[in-house]
Amino acid sequence: MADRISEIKEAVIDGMQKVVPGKVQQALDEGIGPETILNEAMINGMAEVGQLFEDGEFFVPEMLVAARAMAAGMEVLKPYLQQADIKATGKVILGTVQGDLHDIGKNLVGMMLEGAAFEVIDLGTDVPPEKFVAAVKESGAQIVAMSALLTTTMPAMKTTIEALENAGVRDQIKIMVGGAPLSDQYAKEIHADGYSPDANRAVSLAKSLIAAA
Ligand code: B12
Repeated sequence: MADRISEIKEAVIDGMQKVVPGKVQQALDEGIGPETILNEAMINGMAEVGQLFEDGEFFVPEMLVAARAMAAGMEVLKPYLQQADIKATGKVILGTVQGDLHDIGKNLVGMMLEGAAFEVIDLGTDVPPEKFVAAVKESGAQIVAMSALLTTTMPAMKTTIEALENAGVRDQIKIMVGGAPLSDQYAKEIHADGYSPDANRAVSLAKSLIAAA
């Protein structure tokens, strides 16, 4: 099993978009759990890509092909991660904040929320505050979930929360935030209602926010 996991991890790091899905399927067929594949092969692989970038060994194109390879693998994993055994739980507006193009973590959060029977309205990446505001007004969603992966785009979460306040819709919704550079403390500072460090806990957070609404 360790061999298969490290094969997938290396294929993600090397950006082998055509190879990763097949290897993920092989691992699943061998009985390796989807969460093990996700966490130990793919997320660990991306963490290593980040380290290589930081060390000056990888550049943006290498990060990008690795991201594509991971996304291709996630397509295979998706049905295994989701268990459609529960009734509709609530509606969530999801997006990566303005100026930020990272979407792997956001997509993973969306996938897990859908798996827990939330309806997810995905606004994509580089989402301006006014687009979040419009979506809240149009959708009747209970939760707004924002992702940011850059220290330079974290403040866009604050700007978005302020825009929701100014539009008079802040009280209608709960706001949850996430992304690698975030923390519980930052979430509190910008008056978000919750923070989660990963996609699994994002689901329990969303459920508890709905319960508290
Ligand atoms: C892949 C990648 C890219 C790809 C993104 C492709 C894509 N489609 O997403 C590309 C090549 C486009 C890219 C570009 C850039 N990147 Co980049 N990138 C990464 C990398 C390697 C992986 C990110 C990733 O997908 N991780 C895997 C996912 C699963 O993890 P995650 O996103 O953290 O998500 C999890 C949690 O955070 C949480 N979560 C995420 N969102 C949310 C939302 C909610 C509501 C909740 C509850 C939870 C939650 O749940 C997720 C699952 O568990 C990181 C390194 C790293 N270690 O993070 C750098 C990294 C984020 N990038 C970095 C940089 C600097 C850049 C660029 C500025 C580079 C440049 N010079 O151009 C540009 C910026 C482009 C832009 N405007 O956004 C830096 C940021 C440094 C900083 N402190 O700000 C990092 C940390 C690399 C580094 N070590 O220096 N990047």
